[in-house]
Amino acid sequence: MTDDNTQSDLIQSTIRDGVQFITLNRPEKLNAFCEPMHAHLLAALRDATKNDAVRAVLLTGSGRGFCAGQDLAERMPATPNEKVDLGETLEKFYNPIVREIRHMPKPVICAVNGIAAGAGANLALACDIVLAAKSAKFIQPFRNIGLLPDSGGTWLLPALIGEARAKAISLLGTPVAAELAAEWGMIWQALDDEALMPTATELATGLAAGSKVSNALIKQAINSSSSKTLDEQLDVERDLQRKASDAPDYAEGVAAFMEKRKPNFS
Ligand code: LHQ
Repeated sequence: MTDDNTQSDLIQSTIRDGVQFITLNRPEKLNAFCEPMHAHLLAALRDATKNDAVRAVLLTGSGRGFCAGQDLAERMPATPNEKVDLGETLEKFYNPIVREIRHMPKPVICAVNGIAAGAGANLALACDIVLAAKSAKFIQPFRNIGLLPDSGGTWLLPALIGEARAKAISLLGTPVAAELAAEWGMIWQALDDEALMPTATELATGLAAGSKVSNALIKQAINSSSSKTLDEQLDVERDLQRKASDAPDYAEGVAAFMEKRKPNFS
């Protein structure tokens, strides 16, 4: 998937106005991950990272769900005694996707159009700005099948909503409706269903037209903060601001402000 506009059955990918739109497309199974989806999604994300024409990514799902996580039919032990190594599954299929989203030097926006469950919920939460339709819900259903949250869930949830809520929704499997998720700070905004894609598209297009230096460095700095003390983070900001002021966007941004015009970022 290296062309501007590429499409597989399961993952659709299109570039428009500097935004790579990536859609999980297995609606009859609420976009639950079957094996080829991982490779196609990872390829689309890696293309987005590498392609200079892409300045922001917008991830969503087709149909009434965003993503129901792993397709459980594919990872079912054939007999009660058969052992399935889910650690290997995570390392091979899920962790590279979360890492790519997290480390890509471009903002990744997620438009959660419906239910987001299991790895599907945590994939959404790994994105930089998460918008959700008011009808959407976030569920950590792992406890129903004897597992623990994965795909970054045990790191992302406490960071976003605190330990008390993270533990309760993981241990109880309680669904969190989009509006409550926004109230808790798990996501950025809950929107009327029909407003989701227009708002997400406008937001992504606006980011794509912004300074790619700012986008990359803001993401890098905020990502790094959780493993740093304030003193260490002050050093990170100094180093990254030095890098920012060395790039042409700074001069252009200040000139545009002084001349009362819109900046024309490189
Ligand atoms: C599904 C699924 C699904 C297959 C809906 N699989 N078919 C990583 C590494 C390795 C292994 C394990 O895990 C992980 C990470 C994970 O993601 S584990 C968590 C996996 N996900 C779940 O446990 C969620 C299972 N799904 C549900 O609980 C419900 O489907 C939810 C609450 C998401 C939605 O409920 P409803 O709105 O009532 O829809 P539904 O249950 O009727 O689903 C619609 C169809 O989608 C249905 O198929 P069918 O052929 O009967 O119409 C479901 O079987 C299918 N589907 N999730 N994960």
